[in-house]
Order: sequence, then C-alpha cells, then structure tokens
Amino acid sequence: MPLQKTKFIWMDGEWKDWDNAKVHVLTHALHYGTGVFEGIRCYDTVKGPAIFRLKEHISRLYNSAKILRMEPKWTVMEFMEACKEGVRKNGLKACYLRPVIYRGYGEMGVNPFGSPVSAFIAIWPWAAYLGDDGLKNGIKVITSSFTRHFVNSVMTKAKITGAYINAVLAKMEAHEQGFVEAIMLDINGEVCEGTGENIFVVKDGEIKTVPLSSSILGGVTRDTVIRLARDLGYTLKEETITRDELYIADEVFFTGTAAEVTPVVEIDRRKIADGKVGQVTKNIQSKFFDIVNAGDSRYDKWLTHV
Ligand code: PPE
Repeated sequence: MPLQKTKFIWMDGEWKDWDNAKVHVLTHALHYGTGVFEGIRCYDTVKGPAIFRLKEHISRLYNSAKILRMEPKWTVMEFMEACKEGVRKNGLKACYLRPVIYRGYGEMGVNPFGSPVSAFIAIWPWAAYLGDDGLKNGIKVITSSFTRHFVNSVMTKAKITGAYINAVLAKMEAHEQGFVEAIMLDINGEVCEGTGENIFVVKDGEIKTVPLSSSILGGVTRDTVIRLARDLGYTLKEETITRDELYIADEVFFTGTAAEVTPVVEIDRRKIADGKVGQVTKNIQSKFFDIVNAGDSRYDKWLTHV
C-alpha cells in the first residue's frame, strides 16, 4: 500500500513540507544503516487523539542511540513535544509516528564519528499492519529460513535501521511463498520473534512469551500485553519457546505497535488448534484495544493526549 502523505515532517527542529523532507545521497545511514528508529501509534480515543506509551518509545529510541554511540541534540522531553506537535500540526487523529535518529552527511567510510547526528519525525495514517482480516481472523505464517541476528552481531535491544535487513530477507521469503509474516528462530534454533513483532503462545490456559534475555527487541506492546494479561488474572511466563511447541500450542499471537495484537492461526501449514482465533487471544486483543482507546482509566497513564 502506498504511503498516505501528510503535511509536515519534523527535521532537526524544523517543520518541512512532506515533499521537501530530503537527505543527501551520501547520508551515512543510507550506506551503513547507522540509524535508530521507533514506531509509535496515536489512537483517536474517546477522549481525543492520544499517543500510546510515548515516553517508553522515546526512551527506547534514546537507548538505541546510546548503544550506537549517537548523542541527539534534543532532550527526550523536546522530542516528545515534537511528536505531539506533529500530530496536531498535521491535523491527524489516528496515525503512526516514525522518529529516526541517524548519522547524516559528513564523511564517507564506516567510521561514523565524522558524520552529524540528525533526526526526523514523520507521521502518517497507517492501517492494520497485517491486514484488517488478519487482525480479526488471524494470519498464516511460516518459519523463516533466515536466522534472527545473534545479539552480539547487531545489538538486538536497539532498534537499528541497518539490522532490519535481516527482517527484510525473512519478509520477502514469506511473501513470495504466499504468507504475510515469518517467525524467526535465533542462533540456538529457538523461537525469537516475527520480523516486526514479538510472539506469545497459549497452552492449557497459561501464556508464555520469549524472555528478554533472548535476541528479541523489548517490545512496548509486549510489555503492555504482559501487564494486561496479568491484570486479567492470567499466568504469564517469560520462557524459551521451541518451534514444535508452537505447532501444538492452543493459541499463538503476535504483538507490535504496527501489528497491535494479531492472532496467528497457522504455522508452517499446520493449523494452530482448530485454526480459529482462540478465546485467550480474543480477550487480550479486546482489552488491548479498550486500553489504547482510553476505555479503561486504570491505564490512562499510558496515553499522552496531543
Ligand atoms: N520486534 C521487532 C523486530 C520489531 O521491529 C518490533 C516493532 C517489535 C518486536 C514490537 O515492538 P513494539 O512495537 O515496541 O511493541 N516493529 C515496528 C516496525 C514495523 C515496520 O514494519 O516498520 C512497529 O511495530 O512499529
């Protein structure tokens, strides 16, 4: 789906017209993947547009920058303000925010220190990442033939642009085989995550997700689901998951800012249980949408009204 243009993009402190938000071809990040980014959703809640867990996302962005040795010129607070202003300035309600901090134009060569640290925030409306039907009826996925990065290769707790080539390879393979998404295994052959989602399984009423000690990205949605599942009274463990465990699970679902809570109903041509969205997934998904839409005041602290 082509991008839906909006009016303004914040670039290094200035609001540029969408069509004029440009970088030089010798931008360091374009050659070496030296950028870090976030994906954040703003929901058109019953109390007006609100950005979901903005602080946690911008904190992760700054941690990613720290890992890549980039010092942004703006404070976390200034960056958060720019996000809010961007939603307002573009006249948007429900939308997706994409802040990026990257090494710009300065020097060529792998050494990044001679290139300035720049930043931008682009914002546009982004529909259901894995499709409306996927959100409702679940998706069919495959296990990727590509292994998820080893943590000491690219630092998987940082959301580094260059690291996404691993996800791109897996995504192309899945698409060309007729599937919307792939599950990636880590170097030990254990379940890691989707190309842009964390993964959860349900077995005998208990929920399990891959621990942070694995090479996953520490998803904000993952954290949201862990908390809300426990609040709903479920037992939730963070433990290693094997590939065959997925096949015989009662339910499987993905979480992510873009993917939200998407049920997985088939893996490697094996139906998960009866191949229909399970009750635990339905309960978690419905509570998730309730929270992001400001329907449960206990979680209002997660909403930043613009
Ligand atoms: N793992 C990976 C590798 C990942 O990229 C994401 C987000 C997650 C887990 C879930 O994290 P969180 O969004 O904090 O719950 N992927 C973003 C980019 C998707 C894209 O295609 O671009 C996102 O969901 O915004």
